[in-house]
Amino acid sequence: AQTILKASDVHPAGYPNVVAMESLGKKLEAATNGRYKLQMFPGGVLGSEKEMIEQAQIGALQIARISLGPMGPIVPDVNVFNMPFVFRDEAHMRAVIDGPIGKEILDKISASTAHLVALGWMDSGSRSMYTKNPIRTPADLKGQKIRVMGNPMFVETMNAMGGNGISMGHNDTFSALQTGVVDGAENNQPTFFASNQYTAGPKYYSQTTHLIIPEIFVMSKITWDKMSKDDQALLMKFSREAQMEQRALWDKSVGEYVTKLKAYGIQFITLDKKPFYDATAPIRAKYGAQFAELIKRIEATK
Ligand code: BDP
Repeated sequence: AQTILKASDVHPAGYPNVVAMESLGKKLEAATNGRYKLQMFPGGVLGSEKEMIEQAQIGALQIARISLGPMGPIVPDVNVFNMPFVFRDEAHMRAVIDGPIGKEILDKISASTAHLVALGWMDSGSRSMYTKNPIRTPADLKGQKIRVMGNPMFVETMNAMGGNGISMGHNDTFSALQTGVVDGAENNQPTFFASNQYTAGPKYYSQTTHLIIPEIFVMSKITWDKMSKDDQALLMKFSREAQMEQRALWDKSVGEYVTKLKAYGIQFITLDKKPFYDATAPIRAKYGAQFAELIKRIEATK
């Protein structure tokens, strides 16, 4: 008998996450002589990430590849990685997720009441603002409605930086930009391109890099509990490999996405990040207090 593992991603076919997940599926299928087969549903066809999480929780979806952002409201312990400017840069984030702290956070998800088993991490670069007008200082965000992911912390972060945070699912963002429900959004360059949001009004990509949030892929606990220990171990091994494969694909393609955005006419703005860092200090103070020890360890990670 063959077990089909439905996997979903908001990103389209060909995006690094989707490719790495499909490759995990092929390895699992080969290693189990076809007892498992992964079926990928890319492009958000199974909904945005909140819906994907809910479907995985009840076993209607087996693997959800999501940002850590929308996991925050479900497993508050993960919010330590969702705080603005908690990582120095992407290399720092990678060192943290690859090491013991990364494992601890995955285990927190698996041990929570969320009915999910966290399999691994993926890279998502850093998030910056895209709007009709250039953003150089927090004052430039005044009166700007900016779409953020579904997590109250992101609304507060955007508001602290001077804007007006509006949370909604990834799938709704394109039309929200097009109809003017929001004035802008924030994301990494590959998502800005792959979602076509760059054609919906924004002219500037202002490089605040205020969030460096890794992605995760989680399995429905209902599915996990039906797997043998050996199959679980195989899946864990291939998950770690998928984490590394996605990273290589990511590094190879970010530059290409930037080139395409620039070719379309999107202007990239370099700015002084300090005022944005300072403006978000209250968010780190408010949410970081409960993670004080962990944040020290994150800061000490080289
Ligand atoms: C992208 C993430 C994706 C999120 C999306 C968002 O890869 O998982 O759904 O951002 O902003 O960077 O919702």
